[in-house]
Amino acid sequence: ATMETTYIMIKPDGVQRNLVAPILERFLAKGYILRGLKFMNVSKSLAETHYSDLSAKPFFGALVDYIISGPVVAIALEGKDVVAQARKLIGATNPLASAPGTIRGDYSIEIGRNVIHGSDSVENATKELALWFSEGLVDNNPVLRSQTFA
Ligand code: DAT
Ligand code: MG
Repeated sequence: ATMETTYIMIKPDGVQRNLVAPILERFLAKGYILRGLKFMNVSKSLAETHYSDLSAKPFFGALVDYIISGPVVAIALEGKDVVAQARKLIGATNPLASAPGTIRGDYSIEIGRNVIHGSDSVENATKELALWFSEGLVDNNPVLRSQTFA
């Protein structure tokens, strides 16, 4: 497995329900390296671009309204195979199908309020990081990292 960076986002319901700290704790305790972190409101055009692959779906309008309903926490995480591994920690899209122990399995019930986003492929992670962190990522302690993972 190669070192990758993924885009994670705590959605507005996760923020409002005070789940920012417990969710971030899971990824950082696992050992992923924080490369970006910001608390922000989302414009409609940013939400529409992020979910552009879903623009033909009947739930697209409701999905965009949900993402712009309150601030989100945008997160960039680096680690070995982190794109796929973070999706495992997050759990299935529909919380009714998410295993207990996953973030969605533990913290949500409704597909339309599933608390968190994670990139689904390395290609989409690259696109999403460019969209949400156009200013670039933070160069986080490469000396410690190489000592830890060499
Ligand atoms: P994921 O977020 O697991 O990558 P996705 O990319 O297929 O899932 O869809 C993006 C979001 O859209 C998802 O987190 C919740 C919402 N969504 C997906 N399918 C839905 C559906 N059938 N009804 C309502 N919302 C849906
Ligand atoms: Mg997706």
